[in-house]
Amino acid sequence: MDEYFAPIHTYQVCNVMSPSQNNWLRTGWIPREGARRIYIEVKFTLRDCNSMPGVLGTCKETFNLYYFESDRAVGSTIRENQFIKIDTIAADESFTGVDLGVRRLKLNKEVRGVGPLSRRGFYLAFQDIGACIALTSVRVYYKRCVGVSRNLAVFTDVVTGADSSSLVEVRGQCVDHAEERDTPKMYCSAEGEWLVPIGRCVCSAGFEEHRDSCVACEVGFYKPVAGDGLCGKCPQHSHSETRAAVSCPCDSNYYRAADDPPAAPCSRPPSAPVNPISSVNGTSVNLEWDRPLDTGGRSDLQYSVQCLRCSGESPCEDCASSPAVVRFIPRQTGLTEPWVTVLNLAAHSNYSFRIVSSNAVSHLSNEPLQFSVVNITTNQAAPSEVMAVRQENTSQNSVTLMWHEPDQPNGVILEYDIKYYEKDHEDQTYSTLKSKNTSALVSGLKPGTKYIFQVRARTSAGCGRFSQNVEIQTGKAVPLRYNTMTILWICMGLVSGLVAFMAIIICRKRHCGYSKAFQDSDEEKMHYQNGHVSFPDARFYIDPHTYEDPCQAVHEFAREIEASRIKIEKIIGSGEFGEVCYGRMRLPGKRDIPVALKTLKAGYTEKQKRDFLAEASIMAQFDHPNVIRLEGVVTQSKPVMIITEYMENGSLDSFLRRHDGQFTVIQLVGLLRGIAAGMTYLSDLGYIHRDLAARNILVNSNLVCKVSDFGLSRVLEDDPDAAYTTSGGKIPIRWTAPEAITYRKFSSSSDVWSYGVVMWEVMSYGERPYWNLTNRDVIKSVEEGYRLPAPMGCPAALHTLMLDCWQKDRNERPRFCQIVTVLDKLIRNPENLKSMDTLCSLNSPPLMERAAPDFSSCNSVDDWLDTIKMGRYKEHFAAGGYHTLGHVVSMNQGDIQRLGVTLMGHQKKIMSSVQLMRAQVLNKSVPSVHV
Ligand code: ACK
Repeated sequence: MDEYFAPIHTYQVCNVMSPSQNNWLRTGWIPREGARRIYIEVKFTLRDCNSMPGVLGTCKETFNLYYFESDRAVGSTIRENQFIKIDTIAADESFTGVDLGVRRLKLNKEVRGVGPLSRRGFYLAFQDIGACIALTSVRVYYKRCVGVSRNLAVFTDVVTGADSSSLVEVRGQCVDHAEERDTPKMYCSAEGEWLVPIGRCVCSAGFEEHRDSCVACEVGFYKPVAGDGLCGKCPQHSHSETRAAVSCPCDSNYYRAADDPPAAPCSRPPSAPVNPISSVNGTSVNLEWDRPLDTGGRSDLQYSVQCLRCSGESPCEDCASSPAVVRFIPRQTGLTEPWVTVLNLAAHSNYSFRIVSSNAVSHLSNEPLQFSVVNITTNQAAPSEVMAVRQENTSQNSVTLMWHEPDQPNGVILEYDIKYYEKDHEDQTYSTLKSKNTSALVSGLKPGTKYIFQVRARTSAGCGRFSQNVEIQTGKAVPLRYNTMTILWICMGLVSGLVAFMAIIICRKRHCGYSKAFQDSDEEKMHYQNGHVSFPDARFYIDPHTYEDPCQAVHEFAREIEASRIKIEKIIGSGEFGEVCYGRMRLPGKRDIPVALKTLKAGYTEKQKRDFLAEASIMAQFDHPNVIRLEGVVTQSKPVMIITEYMENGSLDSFLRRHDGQFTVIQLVGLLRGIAAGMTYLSDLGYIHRDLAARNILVNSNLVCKVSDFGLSRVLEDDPDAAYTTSGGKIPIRWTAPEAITYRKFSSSSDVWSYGVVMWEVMSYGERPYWNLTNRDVIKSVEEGYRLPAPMGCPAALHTLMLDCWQKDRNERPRFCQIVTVLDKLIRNPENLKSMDTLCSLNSPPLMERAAPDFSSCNSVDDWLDTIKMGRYKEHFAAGGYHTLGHVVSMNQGDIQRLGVTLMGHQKKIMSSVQLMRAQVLNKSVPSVHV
């Protein structure tokens, strides 16, 4: 019976009484079956020798365990000494006779391992050397690590190593749809345990891990690469139609760029850019636009600009095909910001620009690229630089020069200016010479002297830049024999040289403080005559009243035109002396040109005729692109007429009112720049206008402003804005400087004051200066220091310039040439036009109070809109639910746009008014004056 009282069979021996026992029990042949180390578990019982009297000396309490390896069963042929001893086994438990009484044996269990085994099988043997022993069971086994799956790799069953401390390295195989990351390995210990897992497998693309295996991604999901990640949902605008997708193809009309990761949503080309605007500045244009409404779901939006030049009926052609290279700043393609400046366009030409938007998938789509079109017409511009000036011939006293026409004449070249001076006397003086063609003979030079020559072209739009300096030395003098005639000539030369020198001194004194001797046409005061050299001389305008007979003056300056060459076509207005008409003038060998004709009405007095023609005499002396040009006069037949160039857009004040809010600030500054350039020219000639006002500026079809109205009596009679002063004179009070009103002290500085008022008129689109204040109140408030406030939307820099023009002390006011410089800087750096906060003047701080219209008298939205001359939007505001001013003050520009106010100028006007109102309503921080 075993310990559980189950009957068992045993092998037993108990020859404890007899000495020298050697009893063997051997197993049958046991095949090894791949085991390299075997374990033998022996269960046995052993009787305590002490419990048996009389056995001392012969009784043993151990037995020996042996093995023998063989490739086959050899049975009884093995001799005892061939067995290899595994161990002597003693019992942990032994029993005595008492135990037998309860027939219950105490079993011992001993396990021994042996290895490595190498033969196909083996035998075990037990040697009894005199113990009382019973073998109840012998279990022979080996160990293995049982197959497992770990880290997505399968490790199959493996037999343990040969000895007790060896580990067996086992490589795992990745499960289906998985791939090795690092070779998966584990070690099987001698005890049959898996140890130290190394490396792993990951699910392949299109599969994800689920309970130690890799399962396919469902439809609508994908996994692009092998890895630990799970399947992801297909990105926006893409799909997968089968399981185990590694990518999601794009829906139709959507694309993925080459660089886009599979996880990126599919995208499409952008829509066209919106709200393109252009501002033309001579022969360059700034184009700006807003981002496309649909960017196609991408952020790599880019723009390119196609330039087409269009003329007449022939199809527009690419700008690249024109000889002069059109330049794009910052570049023509690959623009990331929504603007570009295009330079070097031809003057007076039509251009069409396509602003194309694209992104990285545009080329994948069959649809054409989306674009917006901006059409522009360039303005007048001076010609480009004259090239390749060279000497053709040189003698002792003369040099013949030749040069090429400028690349971009920008109009018909009227003449070339040749400027030259002695190289070593650069700072003293220079001379000029004019030539109608591309060569000139410069004579009257000193022998053996180095001269510097420069050439520039002139068109009706003004002068181009001077060419590079060309240095030429005249031939060496042959010694002269001095006779009386020579000495006489030398004396005459010296006298005229002295006269010339004094003229230069006078001329320099009048010159604009900031400039050097060499200036552009506006500042230049050299006297010249076509085709031959002259000495420097200051050139002044000559008052026709200094002539005894002003009619003589008119014929000295202006050309007489035969009435038969004039065709009057329509009346366009009326002047003080008669109708103003539009007509055409035909000159021999030339095409008809449009002209304006000022007529002298029948029944005039001699004085009226004189005054009428005086204007022509004055105008005839002027030659500047920003001063109205006289074509001629008709005095030999009736009606007597003054013929001038025709200005398609009429006078500036009505032109601005017709186009209220339609121009960019840069365009308005362009207009002002032209007027200032014209006034620089006039003031340099010593001409004081006395009635500079927007109504006396004319505008042509290219938006070039020209100063006009040079009559002598007009300030007194002609001008509806002129009023009698206490001193009896008739003066346009709102435009006139205080010293001119009070003391009749007219000067170029008082013209500058008027120019400031013109600036205000321009920036407010033809608003009446000082609104409905009476002339008396205007004089009074100006005297008290009140100055016109910045018009709505007027940049601070411009209002500051106005305030400078309105300095009480006329010496503190800027000169016209300085005004041109300031405006040019603003045009070049338009960001300076963005601020609406008044800056301090550079000259002197404006003492003037800043004032603004007071809206407190406005009772309703309609009242307010009328006040700011935006009454046309009453219905828009009502429809948008803006019924009270309380609603209006909280509006922003977006709200105004949404109401349907599309013109930028109107948006700005309304917005500035809202801001002003807000300031007045909220904190009363803007001082106001009732006007
Ligand atoms: O504002 P307007 O159309 O422009 O009306 C006045 C009108 O004649 C009376 O002076 C127009 N005017 C004057 N001179 C010219 C000109 N040279 N070209 C075109 N219009 C002119 C002015």
